[in-house]
Amino acid sequence: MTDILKTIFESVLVGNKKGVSDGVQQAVDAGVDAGEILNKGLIAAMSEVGRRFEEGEYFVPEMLIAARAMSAGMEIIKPLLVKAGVETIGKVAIGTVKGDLHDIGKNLVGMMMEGAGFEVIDLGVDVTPDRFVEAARSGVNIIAMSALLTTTIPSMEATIKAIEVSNLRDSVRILVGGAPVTQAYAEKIGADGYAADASAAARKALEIVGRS
Ligand code: B12
Repeated sequence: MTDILKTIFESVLVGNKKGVSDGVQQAVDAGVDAGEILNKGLIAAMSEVGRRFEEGEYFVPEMLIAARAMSAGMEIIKPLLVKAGVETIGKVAIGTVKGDLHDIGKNLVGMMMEGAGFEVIDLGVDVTPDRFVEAARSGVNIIAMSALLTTTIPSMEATIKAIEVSNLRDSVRILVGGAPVTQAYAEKIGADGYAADASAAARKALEIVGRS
């Protein structure tokens, strides 16, 4: 790994936002390929962050600042990636379900998925089943739903039904998560996957698109 990619990698690990954006800008100015900055710098670092989180070396705050630092770098290279036609590994539409305004976990999951190489469309909070259906129709590979309230998790089942009724169930995979959600609940409502945290969510998404 070149020195500049190493600097980017290490700046993401410690959540140094300025270090990441300066490093990415320097790499771009030096003519390093945007895909290489993405894969060897940003994505490689987020995968290491995920590993440290799973080993208990990192906790949510460390993961959050690393993800924010990674996003700062993404902002710089996104237009270049689009221009170069670098393909993302899949598209994810993520949102917090209807009636629910909690978005910290959802944002973290979205950032880790972005860090894993997905294009992430953030539908926001209080997302109705119809809005998820619309996203499914737009051609995303994965619909990811987050819920933090026991009173709002039924909206996940309602959304899956709405996707089925719209004949789109075969074209998208559905991931669910959030503190009150369990693997058993995910299976009961017919979701394709569940993960307990953002790192596992990104891994699950990779598994779903056959890239794990
Ligand atoms: C912060 C917070 C708020 C903030 C939200 C700010 C925001 N922008 O998100 C505010 C103050 C607005 C809020 C409001 C309310 N809250 Co609140 N809130 C919390 C709190 C303290 C932390 C949630 C959080 O951010 N956790 C940190 C993140 C990183 O974890 P996470 O969300 O679980 O996400 C992780 C995983 O679950 C998973 N994940 C999450 N989403 C997804 C999606 C997918 C697809 C996958 C695979 C994985 C995944 O990965 C994430 C990252 O690792 C919790 C308590 C708690 N300990 O959970 C209560 C809590 C969720 N709130 C609660 C309640 C009751 C409310 C209110 C109803 C309070 C009120 N009476 O007004 C309102 C509801 C508002 C609404 N309509 O949504 C209860 C819910 C009880 C229940 N079982 O239903 C809790 C559990 C507190 C409690 N013990 O009573 N809340």
